[in-house]
Amino acid sequence: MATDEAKKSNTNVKSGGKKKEVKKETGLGLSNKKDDNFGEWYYEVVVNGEMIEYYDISGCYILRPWAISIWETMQTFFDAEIKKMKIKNCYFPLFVSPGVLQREKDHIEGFAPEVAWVTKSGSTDLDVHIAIRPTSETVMYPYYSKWIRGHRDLPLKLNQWCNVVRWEFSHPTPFIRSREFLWQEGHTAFATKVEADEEVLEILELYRRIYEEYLEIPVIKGKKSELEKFAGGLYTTSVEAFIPNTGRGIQGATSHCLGQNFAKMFEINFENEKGEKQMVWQNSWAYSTRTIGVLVMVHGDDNGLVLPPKVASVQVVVIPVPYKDADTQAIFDACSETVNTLSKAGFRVEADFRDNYSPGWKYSHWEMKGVPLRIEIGPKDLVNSQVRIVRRDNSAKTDIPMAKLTEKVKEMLDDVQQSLFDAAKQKRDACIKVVKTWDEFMEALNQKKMILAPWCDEEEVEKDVKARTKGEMGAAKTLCSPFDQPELPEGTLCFASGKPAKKWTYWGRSY
Ligand code: 87F
Repeated sequence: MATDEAKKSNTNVKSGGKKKEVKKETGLGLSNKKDDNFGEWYYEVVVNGEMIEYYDISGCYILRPWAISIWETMQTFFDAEIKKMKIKNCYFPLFVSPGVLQREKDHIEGFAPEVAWVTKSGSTDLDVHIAIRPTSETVMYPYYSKWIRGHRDLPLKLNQWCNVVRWEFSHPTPFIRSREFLWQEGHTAFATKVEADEEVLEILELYRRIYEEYLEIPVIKGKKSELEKFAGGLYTTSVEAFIPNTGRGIQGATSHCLGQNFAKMFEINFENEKGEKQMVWQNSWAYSTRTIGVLVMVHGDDNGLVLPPKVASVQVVVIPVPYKDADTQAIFDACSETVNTLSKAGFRVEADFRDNYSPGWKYSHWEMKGVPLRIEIGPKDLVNSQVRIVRRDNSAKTDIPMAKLTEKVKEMLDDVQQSLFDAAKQKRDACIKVVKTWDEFMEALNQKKMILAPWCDEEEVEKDVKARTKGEMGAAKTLCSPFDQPELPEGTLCFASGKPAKKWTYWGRSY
C-alpha cells in the first residue's frame, strides 16, 4: 500500500508509481476497484469524492464540505435526541495540565504514548508542558467534583462537540484512524447505578439509529469483553459494524458505564437525602467522524461514493442534456423549473449548468460524489413532458412524467435509502459464520468472516486466541457479546478452551 505521504499530491498514482491509463479524456473515474485493491480504492474515493484533502502532517486530513455536511446531519439528529434526554452541551478547554492528567495514571499508562504535548511558546520552552486532550475525563471531572455537592445537583448530564488528538503510530486512514478527529463526548453523573445503566443503553440505541436509520449500515449492539472494555470503566457497550471487503469488524461507537472509578479518583461525592456522603455513578459515551469512513467503505462502489439520501447534502442533481440543434434555453428552463419544484417540496436539489463540462463528465462527477438521484433533461424529455431519473445505487433508469415528479422522487429516495440497508445487511450477514470448534474458527477467520462462537468468557482465553492468531493481518479478538444472544444449549463448550461456554461472542480481526 502506498504511504499516506505519497497520496497527498496525486490520487491517480498506483502503488507502483505509474499513472493510470484509463479515462484519460475526463480525468474522472477510479484507477482501483473496490474488490481488487480495497485500501487504494478507499483513498481514491474519499479524495475524488471531494470529502478529504490530504494535508502535510501525516494522519491529519482536511474535511471538505461534502464530508462535513454528513457530519452535520448526524449531529443535528443526535443533538436533538440528547436534548430530549435533558443532556446539556458545554465546552471545556483543549489543553490539559500534567497534574490532572496524572490523576488518572493507572489506566492512562497504556495511552500515554499517544498524548501530544505543547512544550514551547515561540522559541521559549514552557516551564510546565501542556497536554492536548485525547479525551476529556481529566479535563472535566475536577469540575464535576466542584459542582456536585448534594443530591439536588444530580444528575449532571453534559456533552461536548469537539476535536481530540491522539498521536497514533499505526497506519493512518482518513476518518477511520486519524491523529485529530471530531466527536461528541458525553459525560454524565448519577446518584444511582440504575439510572446510569439505563442511560448507557438509551445512548447506545441512538448510536444504532445513526448507523441503521441514517447511514443504512447494520450494526450489532453488545458488551465488550473485559480485555476490550475501556479500562477506566465498569463495563463498555458498543455498536459493531463489519467491512466485508477487508473482513474486519469496526467499533462504530461506545457507551460506557464508568461505575465509581472516576468518582473515587476525582472525589466526585454528594450528600444523599439522609445526609450521608456517597460517590456518584458515571457514564461516558462517544461517536466520531469515523462513522463517515464506515459509510464510504460499506456503500461505496467502483464509480465512487454512494450516499444514503438522508445524509446526502445534494439528494438530486439535475443535468441539462442539450443537443446541437435543440432549444438549449428551453432545456435549461426545464431544469430550473425542476429544481424549483423539488426544492419547494423540501428536497435538497441542485442543477449543474456549467458550460465547460459535457453531460457525460457531469454524470461521472456526481456519481463519484455519490448523489442518490440524477435527473437528465434533453430535447426528447421536453417534447414528452418527462424527465429521466437515474439511481446511483443500482443505475436503474426511469422516465417520469413531469406531473408526477415530486411524488416519484420521494418514492425513489425512500427506496434508495432502504435498498442500501438491505444490500449492506445481506452482504454483512453472508460474512457471519457460526462456529463451535477451533478448526472451524480458523477456517472462518481465513475466509475473512465475522465469527459468532460460544466462549467461556475468560480473559486468559481471549489473550491466548490473540496470541494463536497473531500474524501479518493482525490478531483476532472479541468484537462484542451481542445483547441478542442465540440459545446456548446446556453443555456447549468454548470453541477455544473447551471449558463450558458462558455466552455467544463475536470474534474477528478489526480496525
Ligand atoms: C488516548 C490517549 C489518552 C482512549 C486515549 O470512549 C487517553 C485515552 O482514555 C483514553 N484513547 N481513551 C479512552 C476513552 C474513553 C472514553 N472517553 C469519553 C470514551 C468515550 C468518551
